[in-house]
Amino acid sequence: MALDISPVKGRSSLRVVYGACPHDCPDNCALETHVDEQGRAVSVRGRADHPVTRGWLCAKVNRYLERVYDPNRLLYPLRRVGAKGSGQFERVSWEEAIAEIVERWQKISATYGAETILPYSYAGTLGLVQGAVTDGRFWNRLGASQLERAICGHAAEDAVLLTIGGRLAPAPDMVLKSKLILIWGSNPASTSPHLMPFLRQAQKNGARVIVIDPVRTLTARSANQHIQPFPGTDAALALAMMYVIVTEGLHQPEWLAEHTVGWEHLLERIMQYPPERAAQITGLASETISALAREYATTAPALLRVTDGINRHTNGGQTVRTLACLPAVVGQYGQPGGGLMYSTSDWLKWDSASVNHGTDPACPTPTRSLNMNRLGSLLTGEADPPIYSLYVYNANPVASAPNAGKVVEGLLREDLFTVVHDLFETDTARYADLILPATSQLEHVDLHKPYGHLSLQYNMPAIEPQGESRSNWDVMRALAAGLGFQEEWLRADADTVINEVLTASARTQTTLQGMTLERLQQEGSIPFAIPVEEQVPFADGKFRTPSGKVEFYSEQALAKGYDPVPGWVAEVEYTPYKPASELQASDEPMPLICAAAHHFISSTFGNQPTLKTKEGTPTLSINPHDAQLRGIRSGQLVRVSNERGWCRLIADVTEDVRPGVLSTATVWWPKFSPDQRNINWTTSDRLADFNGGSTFYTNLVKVEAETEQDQKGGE
Ligand SMILES: Nc1nc2c(c(=O)[nH]1)N[C@H]1C(S)=C(S)[C@@H](COP(=O)(O)OP(=O)(O)OC[C@H]3O[C@@H](n4cnc5c(=O)[nH]c(N)nc54)[C@H](O)[C@@H]3O)O[C@H]1N2
Ligand SMILES: Nc1nc2c(c(=O)[nH]1)N[C@H]1C(S)=C(S)[C@@H](COP(=O)(O)OP(=O)(O)OC[C@H]3O[C@@H](n4cnc5c(=O)[nH]c(N)nc54)[C@H](O)[C@@H]3O)O[C@H]1N2
Ligand code: SF4
Ligand SMILES: [Mo]
Repeated sequence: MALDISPVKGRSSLRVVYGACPHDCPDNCALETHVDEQGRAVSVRGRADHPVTRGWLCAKVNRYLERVYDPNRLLYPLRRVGAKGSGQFERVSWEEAIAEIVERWQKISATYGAETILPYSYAGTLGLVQGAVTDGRFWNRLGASQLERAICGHAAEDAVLLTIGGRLAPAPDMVLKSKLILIWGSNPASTSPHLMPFLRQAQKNGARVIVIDPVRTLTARSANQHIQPFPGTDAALALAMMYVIVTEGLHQPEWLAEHTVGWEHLLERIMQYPPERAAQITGLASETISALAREYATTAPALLRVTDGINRHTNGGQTVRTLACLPAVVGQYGQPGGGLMYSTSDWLKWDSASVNHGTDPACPTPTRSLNMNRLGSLLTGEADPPIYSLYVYNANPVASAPNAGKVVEGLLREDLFTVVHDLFETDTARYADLILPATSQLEHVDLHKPYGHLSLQYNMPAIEPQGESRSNWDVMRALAAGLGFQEEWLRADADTVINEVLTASARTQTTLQGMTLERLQQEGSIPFAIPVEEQVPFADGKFRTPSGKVEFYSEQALAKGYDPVPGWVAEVEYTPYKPASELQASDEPMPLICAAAHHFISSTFGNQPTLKTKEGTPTLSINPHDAQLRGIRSGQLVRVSNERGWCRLIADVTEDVRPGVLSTATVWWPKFSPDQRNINWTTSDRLADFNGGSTFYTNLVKVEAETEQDQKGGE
């Protein structure tokens, strides 16, 4: 592997190596790592010449070297010697570890079928090789159960595709053209920080930013206006906005006639939501709704930013679908600085056959597909035939999966053979039979396609793997060899894989024009080949739906068994909005939102001492009204619980949430809490209305102050 050896100005002994941030974040920053003569990385920075990174990294990845050189990194394969979950392991060699997995899987496949082996992975890295290729090739060849990777934005993706046919957000700098930006159920100050300077600049240019979020987030604090609907009621709010827009004649009939199908169906829905009705559902004043509608309809360009946070409800699919209709009602799709900013994922689509080789004759016919949100249930009886082996990588389900108590119950099964590949001994790794050490992003090759901007990032390894750690793909190759799989596409190294996927994808993707592996290795980051005038999504008026139009009525939705017309339905676990004066019972359950923490990415970084300290303690935000009813003071230990489970948090009595609504930032590592659990002991593994999506934020809990005795005794 040739490393970039351009010297750092003024310090000729340092090499600069170009890379990419691997984490689940739309910004996909372009990195440069400085490496000294001993081969040690001395700093990781954001590239100054990248149009979105612009020379800085977030609070998390700024401290990447603490992660890379963390003394607690796993450096060798480990085999369990104590009881499951006891955390007792002994060091073994890679040869022994691979041989053991091969032997166990051969036996399991012969006895029960390979479909009783389940790979479980998600967001550890979003790289093409260490993510998508690792997720596909080997498992397809083995004939393992397929994993439905639905924990994050599955419902929203489906909603956007059904409505406009493509995830084609504009690049972040497009907000500079906007006059109004609605940030709806999204918290970029924490989850997509490189959007913020563009938003600030837009505000300086006179644009208004309105945040619609039940929680007063960091993003909401810097907005021109913050609107706090009751959780899970946004579709009613959007429909009422449309009601005001239509009844006041502020919609765009010509645009609608030319570019949409099913307007009459949507109109019928809209007319059911006068603002007075939506006010009762959302807890907002009807005047607030009307004013928002008028401002949105009369300010152009108006951009609507929606991300995946808002989709994690049982009605998340229909919510996002309803929101995606708003820009059409006011004719804002196709306008520079207008439309919908969801994700840029579909500007470039990898050729899937070259990524996963699933249709190769060597691969058995795919068997079943299991939804990752149901992991606990699947492991404890739902899967038939049962799962006899679980291979976890790029994921930490004991911390991050819903209904995590059930996941632990499943992992304790004596007849389950669990392998966990990670950089650290996570809560999940503690339940493994074998733990394998993983490389960090500075130690392996990868290629990254962002979901928040329009360039491709190559990641060149900067340092040698720490200890005996191996990359995901290298472990797949070793397992393939151990099982005697001969296919070239299971032996190829990372660069060969990248070359194959680039070449195959370039046949259909004009975005890749002029993009070669050699150039990527040299330049690190290369903008997509999209002419500037084509960077405004849907400027040509062509939507990627079957009709080529915005589909208010969707035959595809109908075929999937959904309501073909967007609308609001109450959440499955629901307590209707009530004004504070009617909230008088201290045992009344309240909806709890457990969204992204500022210093973690899901559970990643949750073990990094400086970031853990900066994030503070696992906190429950509760309104003074509700706190007083329950005798809760700030700083006090409280217990949140429901029929799924419980956990304890420290109360923060605050107006950041309205009466009747709770919030906590996630995801904390269970093993660092005295109770060995986190908020996911209460979240539900129920699936969303669309596409098997997750429903973390449809979660009713009771809150009680802990007495001193409870604090000592626990449960
Ligand atoms: N710092 C940090 N960055 C991250 C992550 C992280 O954990 N930490 N996670 C990464 C991942 S995996 C993802 S998917 C993205 C997520 O990125 P975002 O979607 O921005 O993040 P979330 O915090 O999940 O949700 C955004 C907001 O939705 C609000 N929300 C929840 N329910 C409702 C509702 O019913 N109505 C309305 N209007 N708002 C609602 C929450 O209060 C929250 O503030 O961020 C990525 N980036
Ligand atoms: N309560 C609550 N729970 C949530 C959410 C929430 O908002 N609230 N958000 C949900 C969302 S949006 C998501 S996307 C999921 C994410 O859930 P997961 O995908 O499970 O994400 P993490 O918990 O961050 O775990 C990722 C693990 O991958 C490891 N890793 C990193 N790089 C590599 C690598 O190269 N190789 C290997 N083998 N491992 C690696 C990291 O060390 C880390 O332990 O969490 C969900 N969980
Ligand atoms: S987590 Fe996001 S903001 Fe932070 S370095 Fe990675 S891509 Fe950039
Ligand atoms: Mo996510």
